[in-house]
Amino acid sequence: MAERIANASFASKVMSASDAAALVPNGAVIGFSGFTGSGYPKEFPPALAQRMRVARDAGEDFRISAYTGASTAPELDGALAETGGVQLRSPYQSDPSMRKAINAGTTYYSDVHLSFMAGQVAAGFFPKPDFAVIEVSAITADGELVPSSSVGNNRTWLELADKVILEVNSWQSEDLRGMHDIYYPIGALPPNRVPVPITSAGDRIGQATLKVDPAKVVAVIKTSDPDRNTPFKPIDDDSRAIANYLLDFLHYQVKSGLIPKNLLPLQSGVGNIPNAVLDGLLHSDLENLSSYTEVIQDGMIDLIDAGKLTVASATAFSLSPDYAHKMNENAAFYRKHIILRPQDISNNGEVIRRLGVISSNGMIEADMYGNVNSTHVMGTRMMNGIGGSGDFTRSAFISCFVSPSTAKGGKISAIVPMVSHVDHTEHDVHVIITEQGLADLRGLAPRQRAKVIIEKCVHPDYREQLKDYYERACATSTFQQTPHILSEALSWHERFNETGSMLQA
Ligand code: 0RQ
Repeated sequence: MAERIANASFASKVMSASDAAALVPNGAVIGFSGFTGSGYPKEFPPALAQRMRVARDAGEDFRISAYTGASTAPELDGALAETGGVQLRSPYQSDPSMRKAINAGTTYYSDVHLSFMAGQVAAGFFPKPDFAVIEVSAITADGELVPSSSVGNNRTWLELADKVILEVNSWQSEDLRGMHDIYYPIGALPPNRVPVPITSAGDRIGQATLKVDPAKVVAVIKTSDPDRNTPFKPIDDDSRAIANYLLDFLHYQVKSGLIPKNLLPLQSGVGNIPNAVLDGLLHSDLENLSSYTEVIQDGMIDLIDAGKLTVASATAFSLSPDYAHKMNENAAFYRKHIILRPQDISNNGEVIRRLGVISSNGMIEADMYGNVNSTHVMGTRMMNGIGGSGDFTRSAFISCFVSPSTAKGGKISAIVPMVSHVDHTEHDVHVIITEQGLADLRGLAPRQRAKVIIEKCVHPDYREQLKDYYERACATSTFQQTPHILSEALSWHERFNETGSMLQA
């Protein structure tokens, strides 16, 4: 794959992953590429994990801090977490071993909105990365980098790190070249910021390649390993029901003249429900759709193939193996419809607000007033992280949250008196949808919201229980803006911890 490294100076730095890992000292802060299982370095992290393991087995301390774009894969988050040597992890993860290390308290996890991470590291809120370890699909003759299947925070890590290690991955399609839009310069600090000049989801405002100072490149590793892609589960009844409520709601917004016939740019999280929504769009009469979102999923590829989705802006792919294969075969076609941007641009609040994005994200739980917990199970156990949900929710024209009304076989209600952790406040949450129904909370005050949420979203097994709590809170609370019985507000969570179910006996 000589042609993938078209620059002689970079080619002269090719070495093995373990030789590259040997360059990293104890205490290093590393900015990795990688976003939702795509575009992460595949060979270097396991080699580094091996180095850490050997050092730690010999009684030496060897810890590193790891920044990424978002979640990665077992080869990165899993391998590093299993050494027990990750000091700090940020911003988003979803790996079982990393989650375990975070919840055991051996790894600090700073859970930052994805669009903010690069700027906060540049500003010095976090330690600056010593190393950037970045997967690319090619290095051009003039030493620029063709990104691979995610952009994430790569341009910022490349700019801020003292040393750079590149993985050139020949599994990635060469035709990805031209799909990316890398906006330079990297975000200036206040008071020198300027508007991000995107006024339509399909605008290109940057260049196709990433820049790197060749003097900083200390190693180049050749790989041909595939991204970690997980197949989607077949769409289940609850997801289908939730998707139908959302699509009916969108049709009604069109009919009432609030939004155009081709909707507004859509953002959707990943998973079974968003997949069902995309499938619903595919089978609807809607056309000329656009998407300003975080990741490109299978359903968007189907919509592009059907000619219904004109353009999709994101920062990464999150494709099943079949669709990743399709992308690799047809990237020259898809790059006419897909733009991959740095995550501070794909998730940029200023742009999201200007475009009027309609957002839709999953949640762990919501409370009867519309506060949403996306991250913590029973208030203390980290699940994944806030990801881009806050970037989109706060700035969306219409923000939606979707979830089955219960979890763990009905033992947990997704609608509770008070959320055990707040990621999205009642001020930001416009619509909540479960398989039971849709609560349109726009313009409502807390007590009005509670009535709609209890009526539309709560599972019948929990409806009377929540209604009873709400009525007693209204009857006994001195202040009536947001009535609660504080001694009871988290009793459903306590009951689950004690008995294994939130249901009252
Ligand atoms: O547990 O994995 O043990 O089966 O959480 O739940 O219902 O499969 O839903 O995959 O959409 O995940 C909030 C975690 C939902 C996700 C969250 C348990 C449930 C199951 C997964 P198991 P589901 P999802 C931009 C947006 C934050 C990031 C984000 C998330 C597991 O959506 O990480 O929004 N969001 N990014 O059993 C205890 C509850 C529970 C619960 C669910 N109330 N209590 N466990 N679970 N509800 C992203 C992009 O644009 C890419």
